[in-house]
Amino acid sequence: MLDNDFHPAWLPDAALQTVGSRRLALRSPDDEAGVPVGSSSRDRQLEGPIATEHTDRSSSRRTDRAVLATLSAELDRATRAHGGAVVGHDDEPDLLLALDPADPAPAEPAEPAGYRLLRAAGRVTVTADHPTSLLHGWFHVVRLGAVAFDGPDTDEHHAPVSALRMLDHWDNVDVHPVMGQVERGYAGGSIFYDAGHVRADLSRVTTYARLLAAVGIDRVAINNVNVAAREARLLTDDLPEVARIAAALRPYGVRTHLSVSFASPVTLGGLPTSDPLDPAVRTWWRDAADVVWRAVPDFGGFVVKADSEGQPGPFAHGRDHADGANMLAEAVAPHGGLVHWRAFVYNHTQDWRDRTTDRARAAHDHFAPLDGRFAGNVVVQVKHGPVDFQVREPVSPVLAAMPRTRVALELQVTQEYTGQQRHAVYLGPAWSEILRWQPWGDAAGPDDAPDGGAPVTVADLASGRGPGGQGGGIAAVSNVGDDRFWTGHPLAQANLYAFGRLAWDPALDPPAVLDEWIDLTFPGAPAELRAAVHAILDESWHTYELYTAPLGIGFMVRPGHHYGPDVDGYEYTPWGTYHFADRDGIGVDRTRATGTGYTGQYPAPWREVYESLDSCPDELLLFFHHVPYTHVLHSGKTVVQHVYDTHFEGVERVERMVERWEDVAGLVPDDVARRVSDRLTEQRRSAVEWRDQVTTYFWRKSGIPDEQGRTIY
Ligand code: GCW
Repeated sequence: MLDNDFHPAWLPDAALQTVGSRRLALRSPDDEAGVPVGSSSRDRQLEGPIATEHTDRSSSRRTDRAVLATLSAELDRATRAHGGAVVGHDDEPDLLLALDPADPAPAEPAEPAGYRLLRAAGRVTVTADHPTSLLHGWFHVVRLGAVAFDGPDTDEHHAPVSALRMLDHWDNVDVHPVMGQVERGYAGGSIFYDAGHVRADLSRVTTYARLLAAVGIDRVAINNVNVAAREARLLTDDLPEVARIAAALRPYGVRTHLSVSFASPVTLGGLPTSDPLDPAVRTWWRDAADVVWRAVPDFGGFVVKADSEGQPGPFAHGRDHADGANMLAEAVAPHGGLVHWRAFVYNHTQDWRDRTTDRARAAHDHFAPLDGRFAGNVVVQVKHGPVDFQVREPVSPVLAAMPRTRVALELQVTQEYTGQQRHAVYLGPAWSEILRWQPWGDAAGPDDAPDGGAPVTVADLASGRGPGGQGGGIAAVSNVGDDRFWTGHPLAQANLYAFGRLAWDPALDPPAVLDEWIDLTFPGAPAELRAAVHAILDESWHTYELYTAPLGIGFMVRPGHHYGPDVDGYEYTPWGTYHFADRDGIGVDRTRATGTGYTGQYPAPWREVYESLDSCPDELLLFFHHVPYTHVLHSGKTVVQHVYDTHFEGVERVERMVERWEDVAGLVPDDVARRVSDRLTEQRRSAVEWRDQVTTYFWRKSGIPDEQGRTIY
């Protein structure tokens, strides 16, 4: 059952106090002059001129109408709660939201681009040429609060750095026997599905869309990339149900995408093959896409995990991933659709005895040679690291290797490998580091000298400002479920919030983003609460790194569910995730000189920086090199002493987190206080377990005692 009494996350009514107590107006070109747009106008807008004038472009108009109605309802709701009023746009409102469409309107609507915020003598006008952008502008004013009105006169334009900002849900329709309703979900069941069906009541999906609109996310893929038989049918038999979900997301300008199975022509269509070059297969997909867009005219596109962890793909037909992706691209192109094609392709049935195969190499080996062959509406979606969302990995070299391809960065908001929403881990700083990373160091691209222009970042590549200019945007796996707090751990809401804000503007400062989240979630938060939340979260990613797997090594987790320590858990498995610890040393030699050659997938300077023990950063040492336990780090410590010190320090930091929360728990609602306390208690228990297992493992392997003589078992 869906609990309707859920936490408001960052939009409690109190967060709208500043705007809601003022005089607000909404103006769209279709209004009769001077008529206030309020609750009474809602129906008029739904039935009115926008609907009839542009029936030929009904898909975008449908979204536009729905979003304008939403804005109108937002204004009503805020003013009703806080004593303001919705007034006519000629009645000197404190805030005017004005839709000002480009003239003439483009045949194909562009991505919602942004809004202008003008403040003159305490009056604010937000203008946009797209209703969704105007909605984003509204939430911008909500976020600013009093500053929106009290600040000095200004004229600003705000636009997202990446046009594509998307959340992927790994939700199953059926409860999967191992993975449950939501694969890698740590927040209860799905908000979309309940035991085999789309939920009858999707009101919470609309509330979710509202939260997303407030951080600028406007696309959601609604089902797991591992597409099982039941979920595959969303593409066909269940389209009316998909249309219901789309209708629940649409009012807040969020478009629906579906994960599809590459084998659908066979499993759903009864064809003998899914070969992407087979004309009957191409026709099947074109027809399927036509039906999807008839059911959901503003549908976004398909997400595909192919030839990966058992999912079907083009390899079975002797075709490559460009053949596969382009076939789908052709099917969705007439509708302006996108294909998000994941680069997470590797051999998951590796022999652990085989030292030549390196999982980290796989995505680049498969995809870099295909650069230039993908259609313009294919987005190759690349996990941020070469392995799998570990707490510390180098940035994937694929992102810089495909200048003639639209690449998207894929992040994981759900905390599969970062504490599963039982540990408080604020990922804003990790994502910020990734987004700011410069694949060519101080140079602007592959052929530029270091002083040849502004250094290009990962954010630039994702937004199309890098070499080639083909941005695919930013996507992330959502951490939301039907849990009362949306994200299991109430503090994990900050990750969802930060993802949206950083996808909009990768230059934002993660602690400042956290301040926004605190202001909106706990309006009027006293200074101690703010300070405590910062003390708990600002460094929490690094804290988690300290007490878990050291120095860029990964996968010391329990196999299967991936929670808690198991140093050798994956060492003799087929998954390709090894650390190679023996009595003398640890780490994976990925150098060109003596290892797997993975360092060669990076452009200069990184191919040299990572290749050399002298220049490889400590935090990635064991990702790139196999070294003795006595190897001395740049920090001056030996590897083994670093392991001991970091693990003891990590637990001490968690103890301080627990204490900080106890000091301020009384300042938040009881339910939030209790849930956070429970989770922190578990985090402390788990951190101790990590510390004790990891330190004991290394002591037993190396025989080298801790210089400080602390208890190791
Ligand atoms: O991290 C791994 C997860 C799988 C997931 C896969 C992927 C959806 O353990 O559960 O499958 O990544 O990203 O496809």
